Amino acid sequence: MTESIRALRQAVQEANRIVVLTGAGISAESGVPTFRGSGGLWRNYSPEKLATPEAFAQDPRLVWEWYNWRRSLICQAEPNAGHLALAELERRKASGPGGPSGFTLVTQNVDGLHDRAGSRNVVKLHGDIWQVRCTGCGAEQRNEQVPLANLPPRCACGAWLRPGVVWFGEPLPEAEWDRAVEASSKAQVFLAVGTSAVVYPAAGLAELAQAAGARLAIVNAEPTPLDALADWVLHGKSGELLPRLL
Ligand code: BV8
Ligand code: ZN
Repeated sequence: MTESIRALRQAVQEANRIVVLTGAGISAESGVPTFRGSGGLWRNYSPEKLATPEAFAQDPRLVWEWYNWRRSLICQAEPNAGHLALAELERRKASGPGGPSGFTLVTQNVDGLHDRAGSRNVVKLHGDIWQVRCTGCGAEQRNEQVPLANLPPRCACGAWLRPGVVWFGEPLPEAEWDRAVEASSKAQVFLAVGTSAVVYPAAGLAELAQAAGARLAIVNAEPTPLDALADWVLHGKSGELLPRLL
């Protein structure tokens, strides 16, 4: 492992264009439960069952109870050494030859911990748990109320508000997806960190980057389907491994 950490650190230091794709695993050490790991269930519901428009249409209160619970955990959470290492790497790369596009952080997470860690160039593929959108008039607003006073919360127009996140079966926000594809197609090194790499199209960015010439690194606690493709595979905690790449 130390050999691959040394080799990956060198590749990261030499690269001018890096993309990092993060998933729920990078926030695990901050106390935020992952989706598919051991702590991933909530009242025995799986995320695939709750993070859908159908679940919300059928029982908006239940879906909001899940988000209310996650929001209460996230607001008590602090960014961990893994989030901070990526913010530091972005600062270093942005002042290098690649300039601001030297480092792009693409996240599947909706917890906002990368922003709180100081990352600037964050592409949120699956939205933001602190955003709400009206199912009636479409108004978007930031809502950091913990706990929410009413479940489901209502818009001034009277319709239900929904979490400003992308559910299964829903398209990803176009501008963010385009930014992620653009950066991945130019990356020299692509790191997939803390993701089980089972959710598409996000996980497909790794294959897209590699097909366009990037070398691929996996930093994850358990094996993923991308391991077989990767140039480097580091199994362990991102909070311990990422700082060792600086
Ligand atoms: C789309 C936001 C098309 C909400 C999420 C069959 C039927 C229906 C759909 C599909 C299907 N097959 C494929 C699909 C598409 C579907 C999909 O991929 N499904 C999967 C489950 C098979 N995708 C979609 O539906 C996407 N939309 O395709 O639209 C379309 C196009 C045009 C028009 C209409 C439609 C939308 C996907 C987005 C869904 N929203 N979340 C919310 O957060 O509440 S997905 C959810 O999973 C989270 O965003 C999460 O980020 C994401 C991926 O999970 P991970 O982040 O990887 O987390 P996970 O728990 O799985 O893994 C954590 C890993 O970390 C583990 O491996 C663990 O070992 C590791 N770890 C733990 N601790 C640590 C660690 N690693 C390092 N250090 C540690 N300390
Ligand atoms: Zn409204």
